Amino acid sequence: HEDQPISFAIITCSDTRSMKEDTAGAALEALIAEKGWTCVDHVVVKDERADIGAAIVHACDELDVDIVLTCGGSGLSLRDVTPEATMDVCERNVPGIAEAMRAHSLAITPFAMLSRALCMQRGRHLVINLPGSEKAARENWDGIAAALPHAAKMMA
Ligand code: MTE
Ligand code: CU1
Repeated sequence: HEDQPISFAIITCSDTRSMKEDTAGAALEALIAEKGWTCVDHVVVKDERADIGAAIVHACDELDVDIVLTCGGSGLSLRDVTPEATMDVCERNVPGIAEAMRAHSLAITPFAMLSRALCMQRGRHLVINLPGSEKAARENWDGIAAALPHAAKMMA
């Protein structure tokens, strides 16, 4: 049975957003709580590859969360480096999760194809790149949330 609690950390990647302005991160916190899961940390970091990588490493290795959600920085702007930061610190690609996000999202907007989001494992932790707008973050979450308990169970 799959009702074990899952722990999350949210890392919003944005040059311009403060914690208070991070409605996408706040929405993700609420969606996690709605499922009965826990969010143990929520931070905002600049769109800097090294900073994002360090925040992912901290969430995995120090906080020991099951799943790290990044939010933003996965588009085509040259400042968007979240997928690269994810690649820097993770070993294994889990392409199906990113495929599911884009398949679900393409039914809503053609802009979904502009997402470079990755989903990768760092050891027994899963890192998922979500888009940065609140609407887009919610829609992408809707496309993958159902599979997360089984993912966490397999990594345990
Ligand atoms: N997915 C959904 N479901 N809804 C959206 O509105 N926006 C897209 C895409 N995915 C969107 C979406 C857009 S416009 C971009 S640029 C990419 O996500 C990357 O977003 P990011 O740069 O905020 O990470
Ligand atoms: Cu966009």
